[in-house]
Amino acid sequence: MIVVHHLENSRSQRVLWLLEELGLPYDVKRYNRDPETSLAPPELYAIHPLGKSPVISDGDISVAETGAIFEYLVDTYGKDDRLKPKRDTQAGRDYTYWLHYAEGSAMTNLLLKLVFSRLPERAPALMRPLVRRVSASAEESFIDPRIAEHANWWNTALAKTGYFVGDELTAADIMMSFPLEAAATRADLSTLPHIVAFLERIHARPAYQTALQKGGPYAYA
Ligand SMILES: N[C@@H](CCC(=O)N[C@@H](CS)C(=O)NCC(=O)O)C(=O)O
Repeated sequence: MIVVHHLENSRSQRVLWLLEELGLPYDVKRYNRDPETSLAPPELYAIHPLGKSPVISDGDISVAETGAIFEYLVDTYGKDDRLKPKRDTQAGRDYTYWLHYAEGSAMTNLLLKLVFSRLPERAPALMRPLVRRVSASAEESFIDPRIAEHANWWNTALAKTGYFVGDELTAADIMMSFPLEAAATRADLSTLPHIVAFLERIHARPAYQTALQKGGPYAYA
């Protein structure tokens, strides 16, 4: 049985959604975030040296890092090329690109945004006004323009079919769902109609909704 080491309210939600789309049975081992710091609990260090989620185990096999987990699950259990295009095609290369881009590039700017936006509240009271100015300047001059640039790229990529690759859902869309959902909470995406439509489309999928019930409340931290 596949076990997902799932941190509440986190990007490991995507693994549950992928498993639902693949129709595979699995168990969820839930971990709660520290209410003060939002960090993962120390128990996750017993699962992997970096103490992050997601990690899955499948019998004796253990896989960490969402993209690697996706490749393992789709390659091992995706019957009839479900959720992935054939490898040696342009669609196959696009699929690999989006699968890796989601964590490798898209999340970097969103993580910077999260860190800088939380800096002022964590600074000592006397330094807070200064830290607030430095954070705002970093966000305005560097982070927000990068997020806008990437969001425009997602919108353009989705314009043709509504999916990142081909004309039906692939695991690359599930990987990309987290940056899009996180960006929607940290930036105004309302002028990018293909992103808005993509989010509505995925939220309506029964597998997405079942995964949400199993994973618990989700606010794209
Ligand atoms: N690129 C990694 C990121 C892993 C990661 O940062 N996971 C977050 C969940 S959103 C985590 O465990 N955060 C808790 C912490 O840093 O203590 C992946 O996609 O697996």
